[in-house]
Amino acid sequence: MAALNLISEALQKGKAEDVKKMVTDALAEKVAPKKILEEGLIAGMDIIGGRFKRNEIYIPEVLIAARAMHAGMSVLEPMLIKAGVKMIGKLAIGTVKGDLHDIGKNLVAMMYKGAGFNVVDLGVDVAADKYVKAATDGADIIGLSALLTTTMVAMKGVIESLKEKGAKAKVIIGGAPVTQNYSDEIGANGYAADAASAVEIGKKLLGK
Ligand code: B1M
Repeated sequence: MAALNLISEALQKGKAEDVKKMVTDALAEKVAPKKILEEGLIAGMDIIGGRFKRNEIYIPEVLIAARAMHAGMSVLEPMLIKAGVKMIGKLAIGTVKGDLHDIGKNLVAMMYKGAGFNVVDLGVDVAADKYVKAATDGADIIGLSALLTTTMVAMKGVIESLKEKGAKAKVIIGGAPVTQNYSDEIGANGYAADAASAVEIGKKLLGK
């Protein structure tokens, strides 16, 4: 049987093809999709998130591990849906209006996927009404990313629009110029300095 810790290890090393094969083998051996997700893929991504946060590894290693996670998920996702496995929450994330930087936003999205969230990537240059629609469509968390001092101000408008519509989604913000002070000032529910902390805060806000 493909041991689940071997899937986790291959993911951490970024061996996408090995992860895909091991997930396929585990499914063929009737290991429950949820077990493969939690004890193989998420366990591996969890370790990557922790090492990234402690500066033991850097962005390229995270991206390579995330690619391996995607390879495993491409096989596992249809089985999870078939088995009716509920993801732990839904994140809708985008870079705010006027801002085209997406590397950090993509990292946050990948970490959330790695933690077992359903992730809707709204892309870059995202207007407030798109976040509102995502919240109306059931997102538990709205993630706002900004890399420019000139665009981070758009975050305030998004939060106001969400409040106006009575949206219940929690708002997490981040990006190089963003600070905890700014987050408090505009009434966001959470601020994270990096992708791994963003997941920790998201889980905490949802009580997971
Ligand atoms: Co731009 N750029 N850029 N740029 N760019 C910066 C941000 C800048 C600091 C460079 C500089 O002048 N030193 C500067 C901003 C100055 C400021 O406002 N304070 C700048 C500028 C000025 C510009 C342009 C205006 C340049 C021009 O055209 N004159 C222009 C603006 C375009 C636009 O957006 N409208 C521009 C364009 C670009 C490129 C297109 C060339 C390219 C973007 C490519 C892309 O993203 N696909 C680019 C890049 C690459 C950068 C730098 C070099 C790197 C940014 C990056 O990807 N970092 C950047 C300088 C720098 O930061 N050293 C710079 C890596 C990434 C992983 O980090 O996004 O911070 P980051 O994400 C982190 C955390 O912030 C956090 O997690 C991630 C790590 O774990 N995080 C979140 C991010 N989002 C989060 C959301 C969360 C939680 C955490 O919750 C939802």
